[in-house]
Amino acid sequence: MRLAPPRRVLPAFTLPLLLLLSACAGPATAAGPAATDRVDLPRSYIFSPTNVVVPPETTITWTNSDQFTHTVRLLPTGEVIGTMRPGESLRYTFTAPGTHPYDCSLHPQNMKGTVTVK
Ligand SMILES: [Cu+2]
Repeated sequence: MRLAPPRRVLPAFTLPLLLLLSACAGPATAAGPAATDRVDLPRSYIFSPTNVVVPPETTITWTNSDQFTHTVRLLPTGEVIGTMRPGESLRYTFTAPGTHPYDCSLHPQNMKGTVTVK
């Protein structure tokens, strides 16, 4: 004789909880660039947000909140627009529409970002 499998009854709070979790996860999983002209360098070795989108002629400000020195190097030209010691900031104005990749020339494996102008 086979036993009937146990019925699986979800508690009443499960669905609202799932909805709440998915709502919280929504912004974090959105892959699109952030609409901001401020890029922070928190600890450690990242540009945050990694990808930003701005209108033409926007001046981006990077602020080094990390405890190490970093740079912003435009790609693919390799032009280093500046070096930031801890606590320092850098500004650069983007004019040409498109996606402009950049990295930190001191830590290119870890630190990459893009500025999209449109
Ligand atoms: Cu760096």
